[in-house]
Amino acid sequence: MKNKFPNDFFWGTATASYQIEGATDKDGKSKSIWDTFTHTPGKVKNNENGDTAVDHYHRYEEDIELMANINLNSYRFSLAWTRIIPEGIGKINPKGVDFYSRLIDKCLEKNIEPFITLYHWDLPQSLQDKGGWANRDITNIFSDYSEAIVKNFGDRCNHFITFNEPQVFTIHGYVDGYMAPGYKDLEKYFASIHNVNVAHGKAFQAMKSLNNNIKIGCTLNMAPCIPATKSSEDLHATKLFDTYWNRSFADPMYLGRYPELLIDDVSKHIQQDDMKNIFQKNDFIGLNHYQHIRIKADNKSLLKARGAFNDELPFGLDGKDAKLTLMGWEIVPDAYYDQIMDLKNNYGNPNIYLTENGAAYPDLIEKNGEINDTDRIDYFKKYLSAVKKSIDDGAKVKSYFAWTFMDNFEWALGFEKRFGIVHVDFKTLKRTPKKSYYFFKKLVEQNSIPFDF
Ligand code: GCO
Repeated sequence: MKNKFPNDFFWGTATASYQIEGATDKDGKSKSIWDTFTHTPGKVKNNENGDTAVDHYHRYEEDIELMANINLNSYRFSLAWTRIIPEGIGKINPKGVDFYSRLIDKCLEKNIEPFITLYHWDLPQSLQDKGGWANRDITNIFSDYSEAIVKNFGDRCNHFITFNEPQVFTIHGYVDGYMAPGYKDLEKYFASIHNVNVAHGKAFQAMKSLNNNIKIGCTLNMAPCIPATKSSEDLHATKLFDTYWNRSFADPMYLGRYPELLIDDVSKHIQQDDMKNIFQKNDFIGLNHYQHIRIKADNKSLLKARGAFNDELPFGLDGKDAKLTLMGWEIVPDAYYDQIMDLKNNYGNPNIYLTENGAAYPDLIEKNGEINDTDRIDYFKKYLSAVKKSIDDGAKVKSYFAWTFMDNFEWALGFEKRFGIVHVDFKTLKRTPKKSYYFFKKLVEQNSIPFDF
């Protein structure tokens, strides 16, 4: 039928270890840079942290049951490196492996395909102490870690994502200091870009040599960049920011070269065979997308360009219907379509896994206990329509993972922003499905967007 998604489409939700697991010092887990960052006063809103998060470590069975009850056929989650190899290098921690084994087995028991992210920002602190992503040694260390993952889970899992949003953790971790490890250092930033690219390429080869059947790609957060004003400064800033945000990983990994505006900054880090190693036959590209970004020139920012705040836009947002989510992000479904088509047209028509998309809203609980998150449902209808259109226009989209399954720890913003289709009471940790959870049930059941929901 015309409105149907492909038969073998993966419907799921995405999460990240530090945002949901809690149990940060249990069963041999070591400290990650996010444990350090959140325990440094002033870094996170209200000085909140993920020590307990939403206790997925102990409640994963209940959580997977909730996914199974609406027939989701896949689940994207990340592994905490600090549970599996606590020192970052060397000895494997059997209890950490056991946790993820049980989680994977629970998924499989419920016919849920696990999609594993190897790195969603929680670097072992011991590796940060050696320079983190700015130290080239990490390229081999990450590759060793990736081998341990495939040795332990490659028999049961088919899809592996090396990195989640490398530009986010390098820009916010090394340029503006907004996220862990909190540096403001351009030299470290440029070194990190190249090291992450090389780490991806080495890990890809190491993992494939252990198991050639698994599918591997990287997840990038991509967003069309548009100038905040028509000034030549903002136009130039937009080109710069587009390079840093959208192309610094996509181009080397998926086209085999650095974008022109970046080449001078990274060239001193490039060693023999690096470009060949980075450019692998990736099985897919993972796309996280939330919004388009309006860019402003800013001489005070290290990159000379940054996202504009909405109140800085001289003419306001386009049109009187412009709407924002609780993050202040503009709702522009056309930008999602454009982004997917950009990958199709400019990156060799790859398999595309949509690995994150979603919206934060206040989600008030009504007297009868219901959470009628109709704004979020409306957002999903619009964004899913953009996805469907891109498929009709030839993009090879294979999955849609909503961000996120349940409310959780939103990094430097603490617990303030709720993105889940399941509500979590952060005191009691009780899970309550929102209306959007039932929207997803119907979506999966009919394999098409339930516009009448
Ligand atoms: C990211 C991460 C998620 C976030 C989500 C909402 O995209 O930043 O992958 O961990 O929580 O995107 O900001």
